[in-house]
Amino acid sequence: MIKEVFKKTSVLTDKPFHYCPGCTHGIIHRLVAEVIDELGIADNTVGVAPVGCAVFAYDYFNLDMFEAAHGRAPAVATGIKRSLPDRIVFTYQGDGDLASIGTAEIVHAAARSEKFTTIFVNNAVYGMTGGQMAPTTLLGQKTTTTPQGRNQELNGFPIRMSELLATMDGAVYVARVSVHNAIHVNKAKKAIKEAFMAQINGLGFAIVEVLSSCPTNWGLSPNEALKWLEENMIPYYPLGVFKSPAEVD
Ligand SMILES: Cc1ncc(C[n+]2csc(CCOP(=O)(O)OP(=O)(O)O)c2C)c(N)n1
Ligand code: SF4
Repeated sequence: MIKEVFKKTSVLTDKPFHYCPGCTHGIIHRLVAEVIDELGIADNTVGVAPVGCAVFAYDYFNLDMFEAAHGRAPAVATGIKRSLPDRIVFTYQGDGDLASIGTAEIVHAAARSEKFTTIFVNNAVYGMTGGQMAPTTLLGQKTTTTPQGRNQELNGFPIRMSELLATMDGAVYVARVSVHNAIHVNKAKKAIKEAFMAQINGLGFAIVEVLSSCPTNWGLSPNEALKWLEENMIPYYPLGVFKSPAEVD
């Protein structure tokens, strides 16, 4: 008899991802979908897609989905959750979307302790529009708008969003994870589950920052990109849980 060792979750549609080979957006989609499946909340969940490479997330998640303008996903999620409080609501946002144009939206959603969950994909560049510098681009990192490498005098310092949001009283769960190898993919799934559990338990704002690769705009092969992520991003963006419900009253 054939033993089933892997089954695609029904929370993802059959539409093939458009992501570049080796892009870890696909892994992160799968983790979010598996968590929603395992928590048994698929019929009750609404997702909000960003602009950026994940703009077509509404085609991939077998859920009720909204599309928000650049950076506005937290504002849209706030409206959905407040008008339909029994729904589980999440945003899926890149670093250009969340940490640049949408900085105000995410900071104030955390301040208000809105009861939704954010999946924040940090790949250190604007992927979709051709690899421009993002707020998360590392010092010295070459991008199309920092061809000599990011320079703090000209371009400022990279923003550590998880550390920033963890200072806010309204944030109940804040974690940074990575998906550069299988062990970390499993840890990332656990953190995503915790973030959804915070919402299921009626607590406030929860966010998981996921370090992700962009082999295309980093100019690396998929394997080189995972190695670059591990060696360069993790030292600046340390992994861990910055805030959890146990620390919140
Ligand atoms: C208001 C607004 N400003 C700018 C753009 C152009 N734009 C579309 S996607 C994008 C970059 C998104 O990058 P990121 O959020 O990091 O996601 P990634 O593509 O890397 O996954 C930009 C600047 C836009 N669509 N809307
Ligand atoms: S451009 Fe980068 S982030 Fe976008 S799909 Fe390709 S590898 Fe992924």
